[in-house]
Amino acid sequence: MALPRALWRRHLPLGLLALFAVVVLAGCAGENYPQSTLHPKGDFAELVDAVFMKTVWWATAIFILVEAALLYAIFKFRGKPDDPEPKQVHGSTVVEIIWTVIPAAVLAFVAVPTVQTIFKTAEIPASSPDGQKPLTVEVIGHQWWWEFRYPELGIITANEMHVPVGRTVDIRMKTVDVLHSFWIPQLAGKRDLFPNRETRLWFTAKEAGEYPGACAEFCGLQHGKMLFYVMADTPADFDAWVARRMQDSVTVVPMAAAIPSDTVGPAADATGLMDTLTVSPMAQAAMDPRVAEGEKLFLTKACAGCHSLKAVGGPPVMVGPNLGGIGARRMIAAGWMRNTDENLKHWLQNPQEVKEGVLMAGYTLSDAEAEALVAYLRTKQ
Ligand code: HEC
Ligand SMILES: [Cu+2]
Repeated sequence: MALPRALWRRHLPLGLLALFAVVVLAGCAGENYPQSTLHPKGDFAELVDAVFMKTVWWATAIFILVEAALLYAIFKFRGKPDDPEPKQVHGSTVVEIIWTVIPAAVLAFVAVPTVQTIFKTAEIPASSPDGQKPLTVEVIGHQWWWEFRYPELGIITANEMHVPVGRTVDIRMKTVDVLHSFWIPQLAGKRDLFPNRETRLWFTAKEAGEYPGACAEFCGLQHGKMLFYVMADTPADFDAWVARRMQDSVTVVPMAAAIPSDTVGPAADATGLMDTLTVSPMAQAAMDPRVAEGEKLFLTKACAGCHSLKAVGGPPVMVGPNLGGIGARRMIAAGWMRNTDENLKHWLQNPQEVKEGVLMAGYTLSDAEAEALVAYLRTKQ
């Protein structure tokens, strides 16, 4: 249906305005954009957000005052066709003093809550809202992934930081290479990481959830793919996660070797054996013959030289991220790809294609080998 030209002309500006409004208002749908400081979910982030909101309201008031004065002046002193030429002035000490003093006063006002918050956030609370001592987590930046260590628990993990809701986390940060910056918009940050100096940060997550974080300081080619997640767990879920990490240190012999191959697979399914047995998903996975193959490959394909599968009691310094619990992680390649079998296989075969320049390289894997490794890593829950 063709609209008459005049109608088009009348409605086009309105249409454009509506489109603009939709685009602008989309920014308010915060739930879909969790990487935002405007929806704080922790005490530290709330303090920072409060400074921001205070400043926004003050700025709004100043905006309204200035615009009102401007509109008043425009209409009150509007020139008429027969007005004489206005008096020409150059410079006025009084006016210059006024427009220097007012902004200086505004800045001084803004500085008060800002400086107060800087001091408040610099001080690490001695105890958590839940009454416990804060939980220490060491954050170590690597090109281009994050290592998390829990000295009180002896746990080392990577790219996914688990914290209990309601307990303050006392973060101590450093880097093994270049500068990085730790930032979880909804919880805390940003704070830079330096090679020879420890920086500190803290926060208490108020709601269970998954909070995305990122490196906020350019640190080389794959800086944009240096992401992570903070998993704020209920205290019970956190304890369960800790218990699973303790299990990583116990070497599990894959059952595949112990089970005759004719009792697994289609034959067993046909006899209904698999239905009557209650087999845990982990045990089921361990029956997959590819798991044993994957374990062998993990040791022979140099993986073990850069990665430990033990979250507790593994070697203290490794080139690659600790893979304890990798099978259950939400993401791989430092928060860059979803941890699906397909993506994991793709990563193992082409790490340089996914993240050019990463330190993971130097071997080739056939499809079957990569699939066996995926099956094996998947058992690491
Ligand atoms: C030379 C050291 C090195 C070797 C050998 C190596 N990796 Fe890696 N690996 C890394 C580094 C470094 C990363 C982090 C890459 C990044 O995300 O920036 C990584 C990341 C990973 C990840 C993703 C972890 C995460 O949480 O994002 C997996 C899984 C992985 N490697 C498995 C393997 C397997 C399986 C092998 C053997 C076939 C292997 N790696 C061999 C260094 C290595
Ligand atoms: Cu970085």
